[in-house]
Amino acid sequence: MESIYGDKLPELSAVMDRIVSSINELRDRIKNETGSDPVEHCEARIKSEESMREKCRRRGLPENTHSALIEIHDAIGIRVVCAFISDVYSVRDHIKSLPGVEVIEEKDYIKHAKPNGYRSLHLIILIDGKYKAEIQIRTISMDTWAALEHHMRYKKKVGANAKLIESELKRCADELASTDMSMQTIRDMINQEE
Ligand code: 0O2
Repeated sequence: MESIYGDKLPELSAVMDRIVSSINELRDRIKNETGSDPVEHCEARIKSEESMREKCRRRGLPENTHSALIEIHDAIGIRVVCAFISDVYSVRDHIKSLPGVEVIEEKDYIKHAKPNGYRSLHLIILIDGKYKAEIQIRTISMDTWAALEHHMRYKKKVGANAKLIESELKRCADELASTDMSMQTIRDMINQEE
């Protein structure tokens, strides 16, 4: 079977690598200026053939290259995990300023958390007028919660305790968010003293 990405996979990979390199350049620059890395880690992937086909079916889209590259926004997915909330916004501003990058959509689930407690900053970008990428930028705490919630997602929907589980997960998300704010305040105090 032909790839859902047609012959575009090498170009997609090159575009993804370019964005990751520019994030690494930002890290180096900020490390040189301040002595600390704004990014804990960064992961990038091209959505697998199987996941892309499954997403097309879920969205009622034909399984073709147009759906994969145009209708669906995360053929390229990049996740940037930062230590502090302010770093999340520095990375966002950097990505917005990159040549050849146009922000199509910005979803700030940090300022406006999802009802289940999910927090993250999402950018959908168009690169060179051609390729879309979804960039998720969040703190370590937000990332930990998202990973654990994703892990438990398929098991938690049913059962007598479903409502309690949802509200406990939300409580954990809110507590982590509160800790993130305290950590930011502590860092700001340390920076003021330097
Ligand atoms: P996948 O590919 O199965 O991971 P869209 O922008 O159209 O892709 P949506 O839902 O409007 O879809 O966008 P949103 O809310 O920005 O979510 C996009 C991605 O963010 C999700 O991918 C997840 O990876 C992540 N995400 C969003 N909400 C949650 C959440 O409550 N918990 C966790 N753990 N992750 C979340 P998809 O859509 O699931 O697609």
